[in-house]
Amino acid sequence: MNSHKQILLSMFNELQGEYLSGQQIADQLGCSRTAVWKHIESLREDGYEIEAIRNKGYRIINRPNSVKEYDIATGLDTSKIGQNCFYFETVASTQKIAHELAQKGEPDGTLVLADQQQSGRGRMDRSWFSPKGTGIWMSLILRPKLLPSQTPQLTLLTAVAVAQAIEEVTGLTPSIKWPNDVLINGKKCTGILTELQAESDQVRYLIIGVGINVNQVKEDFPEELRHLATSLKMISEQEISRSRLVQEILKRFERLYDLYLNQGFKPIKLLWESYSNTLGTTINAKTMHGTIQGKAMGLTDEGVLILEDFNGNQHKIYSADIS
Ligand code: BT5
Repeated sequence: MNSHKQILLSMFNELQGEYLSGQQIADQLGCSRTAVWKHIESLREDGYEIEAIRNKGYRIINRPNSVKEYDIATGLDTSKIGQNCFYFETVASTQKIAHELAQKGEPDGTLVLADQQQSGRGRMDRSWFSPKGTGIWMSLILRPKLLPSQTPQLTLLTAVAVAQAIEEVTGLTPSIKWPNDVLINGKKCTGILTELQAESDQVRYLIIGVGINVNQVKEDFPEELRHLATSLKMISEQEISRSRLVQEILKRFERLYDLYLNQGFKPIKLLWESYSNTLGTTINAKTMHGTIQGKAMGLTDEGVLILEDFNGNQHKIYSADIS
């Protein structure tokens, strides 16, 4: 059924608003006119507004802003990333599901998406607010041949892919706060969480979680998040297609991931630096070993942040909260 829906949606996409006759659909899908009608009804149940005109056929007037498997698969321009996709209406956390699927052997590039998370998580057991229907809550399973110490580079790479995609789809200008936040106008619209399973010298698999506030309005956020969080709609003042944004992220991610696997972190580092709002500024880095204040000088070729304190001593920051 899903694959029939996907073919049908692709046919509508190609026609760009023109009518598609019942007979054309029946021929293409190799099914009866009654089955065509059932497919159309099923799309309507999913929230597609479809006009039906005698002797002309069917035409999509309005699409739901959903991120189901076929919303993502229809027109997805990648060869691997996101081609294997699992969608859930409500989950505790897409990270948890992705770990389970990775342990069952799902391949590199598998995507897990949910419309809502009930226990979305951030770093260090913090929680991630993931309300129904308005954001992108997704996790990617990756199986790169990397050392565990190299994996923070993929968090930085993901931030670049998300920033590029937001720029492309909304026209907004995002910036990246080291290591894992994408901001717009200084407020957080995206968080990234990288988790891994590894032997001592080899990654078994990585799960990269991305949470993006897309179509929330201010009142949708709990009081304690309002001063630090924003959504793409709040800034751009328009409803953003979540599936289009997911597709763009997957496309950008695949390009950068291929570049990274072929040429290493250097080209990614340059792109990351171009989006950074951290470099050159004085920051507090709260690490597990205490807080260091100083100027963010740049990234090493490994992706580690270099901080110069007021005595001129340089510190390598592997993991911290920056303010
Ligand atoms: C992050 O952690 O920013 C990583 C968030 C990753 C979320 C994705 S959603 C899909 C996948 N499945 C999951 O369960 N997680 C991933 P961190 O840097 O620790 O930031 C967490 C902090 O951000 C919280 O303590 C809040 O202060 C704030 N926060 C929570 N929800 C937010 C939201 N929706 N928008 C902006 N800020 C938020």
